[in-house]
Amino acid sequence: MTNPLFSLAGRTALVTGSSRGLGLAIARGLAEAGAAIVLNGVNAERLEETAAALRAEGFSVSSAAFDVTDEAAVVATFERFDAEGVAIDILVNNAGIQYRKPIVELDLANWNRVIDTNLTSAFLVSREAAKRMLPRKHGKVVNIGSLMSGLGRATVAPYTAAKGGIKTLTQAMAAEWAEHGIQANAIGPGYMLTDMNQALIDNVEFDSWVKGRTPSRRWGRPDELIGAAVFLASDASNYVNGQIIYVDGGMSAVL
Ligand code: GCO
Ligand code: CA
Repeated sequence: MTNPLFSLAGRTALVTGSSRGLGLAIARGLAEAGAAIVLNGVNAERLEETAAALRAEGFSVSSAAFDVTDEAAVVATFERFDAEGVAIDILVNNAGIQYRKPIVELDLANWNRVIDTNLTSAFLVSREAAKRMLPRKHGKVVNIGSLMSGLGRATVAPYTAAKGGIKTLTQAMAAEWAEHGIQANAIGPGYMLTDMNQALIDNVEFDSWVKGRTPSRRWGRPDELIGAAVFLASDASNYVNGQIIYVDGGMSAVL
């Protein structure tokens, strides 16, 4: 018997960047906890394939293909949700990219692309979601930060700056929305086995560094974020605001 506090039955969750990787793992986890899921990505075809596969497993899943960095597309999507009577109870701002380059070699276009995708998107999507959550007096915003929300590593400055911003944007959301029954929190994944990190995983030196630097002595699996995601998306976290939960095998806790 699972504690009803962790049930997401009757709730609808939008997970951005959920056609694969961490977003898909989190979407699946929220579905397993009872939520109806709205998947998001830019590739409508791949998104629908993923949605169909999850529906085949018995989950309630729809897809909303839009570019989270395109303000007009974000606004139009939420207007469509309004017209269709889709109330987003849980928003997971997961969409993100990585771009590795030393700062002195980094061009402005790539800097902006990472900031737009990893940080500004959370502002745009959360603004539209919160406009609908505020009158309802309830809602959950779960921002996907990173181990790098608080620590730097050479060659990933825009990602690190964006993920640091995710941590403090979460605090700003809590400051404005907590009194209205909306809880905004973040998850800080560590080194996870994802496509984004494939080049690192395949690099013997980097792989051994991650294993040596992480108390758990291993990379994390995307499904290992589900527990924190369900907790922060459920009534079990109704008195938790503005926090970041690191799911990083302990890397951020030790020298
Ligand atoms: C990198 C990695 C990291 C991880 C993760 C750590 O280049 O160091 O991509 O950024 O992906 O974000 O939390
Ligand atoms: Ca509902």
